[in-house]
Amino acid sequence: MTRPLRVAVTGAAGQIGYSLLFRIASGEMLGPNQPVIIQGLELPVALDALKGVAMELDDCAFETLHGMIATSDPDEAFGDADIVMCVGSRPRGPGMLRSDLIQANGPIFVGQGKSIDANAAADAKIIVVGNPCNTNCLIAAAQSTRIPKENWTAMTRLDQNRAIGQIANKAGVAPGEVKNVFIWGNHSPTMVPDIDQASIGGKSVNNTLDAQWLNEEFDATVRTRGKAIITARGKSSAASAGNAAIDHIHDWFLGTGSNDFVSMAVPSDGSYGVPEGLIFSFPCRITAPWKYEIVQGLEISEGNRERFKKTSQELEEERAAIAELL
Ligand code: NAX
Repeated sequence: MTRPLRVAVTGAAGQIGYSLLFRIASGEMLGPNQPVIIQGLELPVALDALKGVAMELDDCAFETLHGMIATSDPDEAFGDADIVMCVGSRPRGPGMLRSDLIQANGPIFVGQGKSIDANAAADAKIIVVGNPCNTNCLIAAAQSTRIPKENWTAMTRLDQNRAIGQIANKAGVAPGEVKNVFIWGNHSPTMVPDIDQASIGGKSVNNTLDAQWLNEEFDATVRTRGKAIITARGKSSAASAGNAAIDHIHDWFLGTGSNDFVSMAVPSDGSYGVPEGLIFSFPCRITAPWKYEIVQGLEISEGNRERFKKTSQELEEERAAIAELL
């Protein structure tokens, strides 16, 4: 029988966790033949809620779920984990700036990074979802001496999926017809959605859709979608974020299907002039299960060059703000 993979999820009783856990357990993330053991981490105050979620998971009787741990001890949650999904983080409070949020989350990701490095499998794959996800990932990865740096990633897949959704709606096609849309940079409003390689039913998006719509409405909608959802729903994106986290891990393990590449925020190796070490969203090609490479040689359009620099600078500023934690 295939060995069950251990999937640690932090913030497991939160909004995103509540949609994520059931889809991990049902086999949607790692495939229908891959058993999983879920190891949920929560703050002590939310541990009872997580135990309730564990009861519901039992009640689903998923064939692929071979166990569930609910704990507030990071060392237990990350123990032998093959996959670590860092969803929990401190939310932005009223009047809090992005820089305050970075400072507030720093110590959490120092502690979790150390615990992951000490307890998870030596080749564990990590995705950070909790915001500010790129820099939280940078902090956690910096604590690690054992797990390879390239295994530490952050999530920009929701931004990519949002971009695909907008293009599919505008073109009146199913999202599966839209290929090779991706995101550069930070998961923040400075991100750069790139459609220069993208196609709809095999035809270039740039030659199919109205240029003004692409440059203005499309771009702004993707970059500010999170805020629009909060305004409409009164709560931040949850099921779509959980879905994107599933997609990120699924494609890293099982490949990107008919897409050539996919957005992942990964440690920069200096590609495209991005300062080394920043956790930067690049188009990534999955070359084998759990192996990716940054797609090389794409041209950054003139219109995107300034913005590319800006998102890179923002990440450098975030890195400078938490330099003492690295
Ligand atoms: P919730 O507040 O519903 O849930 C977060 C959970 O994390 C809570 O249950 C809390 O008890 C737990 N938690 C907090 N600190 C913890 C710690 N140190 N250890 C373990 N658990 C801890 O938030 P939710 O809506 O689930 O969002 C989670 C995170 O995802 C937030 O930081 C949010 O900003 C971020 N997002 C990231 C997105 C992305 O695309 N990268 C999009 C969606 C979302 O906004």
